[in-house]
Amino acid sequence: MNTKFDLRAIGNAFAIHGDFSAAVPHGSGHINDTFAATYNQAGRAVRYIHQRVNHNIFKSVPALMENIVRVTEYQREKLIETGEPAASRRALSLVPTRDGKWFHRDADGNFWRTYLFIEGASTHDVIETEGQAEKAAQGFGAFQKLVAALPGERLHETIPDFHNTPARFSQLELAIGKDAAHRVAKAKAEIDFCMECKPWVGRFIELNRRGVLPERVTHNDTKLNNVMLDDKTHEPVCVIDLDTVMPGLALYDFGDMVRTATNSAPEDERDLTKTFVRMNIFRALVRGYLSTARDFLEPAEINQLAFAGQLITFEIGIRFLADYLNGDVYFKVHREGHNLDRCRTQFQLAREMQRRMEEMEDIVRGAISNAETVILTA
Ligand code: ADP
Ligand code: GN1
Ligand code: MG
Repeated sequence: MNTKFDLRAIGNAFAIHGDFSAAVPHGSGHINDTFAATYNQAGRAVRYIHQRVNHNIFKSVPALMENIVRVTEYQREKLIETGEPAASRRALSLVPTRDGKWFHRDADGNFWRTYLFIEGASTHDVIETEGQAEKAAQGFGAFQKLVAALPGERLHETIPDFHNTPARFSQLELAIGKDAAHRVAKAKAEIDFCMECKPWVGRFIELNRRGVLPERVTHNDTKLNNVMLDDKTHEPVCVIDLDTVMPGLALYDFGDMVRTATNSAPEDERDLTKTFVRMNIFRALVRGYLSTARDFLEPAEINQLAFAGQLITFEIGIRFLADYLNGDVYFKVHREGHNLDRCRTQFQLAREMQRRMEEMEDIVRGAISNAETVILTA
């Protein structure tokens, strides 16, 4: 096993029956270290997810875990109430440690958690069909609808200002000023593009400040590989990666689906001629999302659905760019210039969405029958 962690010992801290057989790195997330571990349970192989939570990024893992316990317990309760026979496949299920906690701290201070492995379902880095896009958006919409009613106190903000685009812009300006990795000169064209976009980066935060866009409980990381789709039916099975579930704006969630699903190529594609916005996929996303979110979204939110894709694509682009300039300290990178490549695809997409905004707005208008909807000029 090619890992610096002793997964057998880590697994032993959790209340898992059977004998540890093997653990292998799993998935393509940029933040946590995720392993699929197999245990022999009286002759049957059963898999679990062991995951190291990135505590450089998440400053309070106990607070983050408190959020996840509240959200997953609520999901489970609601699923059971509605007669769902496979609740442990439809919501993440945490496995406690042998001493009854939700995470284990190893000797090096790392935080580990364990989930039941959701079998017969997969995540997709690039969506292939309109059907997959529609189902994935339906899944995220249903998740938002469910957690909107989460009882109790406001959830912890696991990363403050996570989707505050102007704050992200300031972080970028700081990175340009510092030039810690001496890369500013290599990213001149991208930096120039950012400065052109500065006038519109604050639109959602401003609309929220004016009381036009409501705060809700949102997922905040709705990239397409954070929803598992059934391998056979393609139905949404489970929304995963709940580290950033916290107060936020529904539009950023929809926008991130648009960013990741409409992209014709992987997020880090180097050949930009392969990166474009697939309008048929956008149409499918709008249809899928509205099928579950239509009855709670306010007209002001619906009015901004098309722009949401452009704004978050730009926001993630500036985060990749800032990380490139800071010397790759946040996102996992697997090659030289990886964050700059990711930034370039994002800016290519954002530009294209800007160019095709009317078409995208027409698609949203076509999908709703609500005559009083008027596109805001924010
Ligand atoms: P990251 O924050 O690093 O993106 P994720 O929680 O999204 O971490 O997990 C990384 C990948 O691991 C996911 O994209 C998914 O493919 C897989 N994964 C995560 N949890 C489960 C689970 N409970 N069952 C099966 N696969 C999972
Ligand atoms: C990270 O964890 P993962 O890989 O699902 C990031 C998101 C970015 C995304 C870009 C906590 O998501 O915000 O949009 O990479 N998560 C965090 O691919 O920063
Ligand atoms: Mg993820």
